Amino acid sequence: MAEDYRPMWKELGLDLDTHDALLKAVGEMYGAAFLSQKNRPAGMAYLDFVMSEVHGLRIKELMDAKKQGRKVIGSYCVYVPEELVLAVDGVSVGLCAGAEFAFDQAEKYLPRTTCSLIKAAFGFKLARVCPYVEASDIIVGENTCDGKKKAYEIMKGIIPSFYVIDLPQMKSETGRGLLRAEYAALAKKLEEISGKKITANSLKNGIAIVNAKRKAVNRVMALRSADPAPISGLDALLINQVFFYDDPVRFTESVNKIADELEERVKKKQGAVPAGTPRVLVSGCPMAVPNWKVPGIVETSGAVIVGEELCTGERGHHQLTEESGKTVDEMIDRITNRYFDIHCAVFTPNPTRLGRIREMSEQYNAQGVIDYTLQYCQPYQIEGGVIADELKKNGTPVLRIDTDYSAGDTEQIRTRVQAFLEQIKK
Ligand code: BJ8
Repeated sequence: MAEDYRPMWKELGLDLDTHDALLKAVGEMYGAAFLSQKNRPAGMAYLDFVMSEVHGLRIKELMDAKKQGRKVIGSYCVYVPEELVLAVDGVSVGLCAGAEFAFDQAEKYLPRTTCSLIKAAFGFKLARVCPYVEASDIIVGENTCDGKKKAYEIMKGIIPSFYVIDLPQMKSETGRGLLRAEYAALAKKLEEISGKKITANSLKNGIAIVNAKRKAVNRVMALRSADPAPISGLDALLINQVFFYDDPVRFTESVNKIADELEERVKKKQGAVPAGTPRVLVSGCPMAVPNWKVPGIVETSGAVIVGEELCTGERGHHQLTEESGKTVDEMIDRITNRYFDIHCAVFTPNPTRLGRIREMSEQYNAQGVIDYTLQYCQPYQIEGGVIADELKKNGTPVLRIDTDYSAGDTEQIRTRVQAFLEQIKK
């Protein structure tokens, strides 16, 4: 980072020494996982820049936006609609953390048997190392899994501006109605904290901006069906991760440029990896920055990941919000329909997820599926077993990996991945 951001971090209340240690660790991990790759698309230089300034320039932009009266809205889940945030001229930032940091402090509040994603959210807050958390004017949590629900009760005591939206558990019309009511209440809350009214124009604009961002990412993802794959799974995951906190318009423009470049690569049969490299789809729990462990193992073992059935993947952007609504109410209906279709494992039953994994496997010509779960994540662990059985019935090889944010099991996972790749090559 060229500029000295320490005064800004200090103003935000970060613990500067601990924060330095985090940035150093993430920088090293990034170099090892990303910059060591060969045949990367030139457009990935933008993502490299974003990552080099992830706690610098982007935070400065957030602080400048706040000075202009805009509000920063943090969230931990893809069920929090960015469209509503943009409709009050707010800035939406994803707060999920992917590093084992200050878990000792987190475990003062949470049982050891809590998933790494939740522990990291606590760790980052308690250790004061995340400028996104500290810059947020309000943080929106959501009642999804039991771990998050109960953890948010405690989080509310730590972060006074914490706001929770309730989420249905069933894909029934009652469930859709509940989500609709929660989104309407969130819209009011956002109006209240921003002092700005959501109008048909502002919401229409918000929907258009988010849809454009999704379309750009969907373009990149669709091009991964080619052999050779024009982009590595790690780079594609990075695009999916940065999706949650970069400026949406600038990000869309940059990702469209990457998609243009990948189109050319596909035409010329140029790949990030050689043609015939074993192709894998990953499904399961989200992978937040800097959780690159499993994709790193898979791709340094000689395979390429061609799709992510994850929230840091297709679940985050596959569906668009219908743009036909004229009034604010109609648009909130369309937003509700869009988000209600996301097939997170917290829903019961959740049959559409299996169908989508099958479709993705076919679309991306995947030879096998790696189902990735975080230890103690019951919704994805339990559903993963059912999904694996169903996929295997149709002859799709499946490897299930249940892990956490530590590096302790890296070599054990590598051995299992290598054996799996031998199986799918046959
Ligand atoms: S829409 S996946 S972002 S809830 S890994 S905290 S489920 S115990 S993250 Fe999620 Fe929204 Fe669903 Fe996506 Fe709980 Fe599991 Fe931990 Fe999880």
